[in-house]
Amino acid sequence: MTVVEAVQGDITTQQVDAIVNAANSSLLGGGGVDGAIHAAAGPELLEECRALRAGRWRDGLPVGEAVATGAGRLPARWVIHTVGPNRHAGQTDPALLASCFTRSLDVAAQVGARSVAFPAVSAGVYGWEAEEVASVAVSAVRDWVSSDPDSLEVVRFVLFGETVFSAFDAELS
Ligand code: AR6
Repeated sequence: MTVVEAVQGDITTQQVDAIVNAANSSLLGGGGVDGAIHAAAGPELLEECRALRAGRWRDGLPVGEAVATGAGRLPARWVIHTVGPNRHAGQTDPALLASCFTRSLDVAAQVGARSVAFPAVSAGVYGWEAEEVASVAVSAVRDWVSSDPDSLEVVRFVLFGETVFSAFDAELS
């Protein structure tokens, strides 16, 4: 059985095996949670992302896909980078957003993580409503953990601010 929970806080300080980054296709950093994760992890994280861009993800990471790196100076062991759909660019398909969560959990299980923390992917710069992100994220994670109940001990949504936290809390209760 996997515990699925929501807390209010800063994802960079989470004591979990893997934290998920709401990145962009370049994988080379940005603002929001991506900026906070790179700042806290230090330059090693950017080096690993550059290596991904020089190799398998030469053309960038597609929307809805996920990939793991080490976590530099973060307490976590891995950062799993995913790219949410950008509503401002017309990416309004909830399946793309759901894929961010399910592909991230696939990658977490592949690397052997037992605990995973997610931010509200696409609920910031990428313009999705907190309620819709919460609904899509919770149902995608619940489906995933019910089909694979033994891989993960905890999936924790770590939300910045009361509004986004409330949306996830309501969806989970
Ligand atoms: N811990 C937890 N959540 C956070 C933190 C933090 N330290 N910092 C921000 N959030 P966003 P997106 C919340 O914009 O919408 C970047 O520039 C934030 O309040 O980080 O997927 C990337 O490089 C919001 O609720 O991600 C991309 O270009 C949520 O995290 C683009 O933004 C997501 O907001 C991705 O946009």
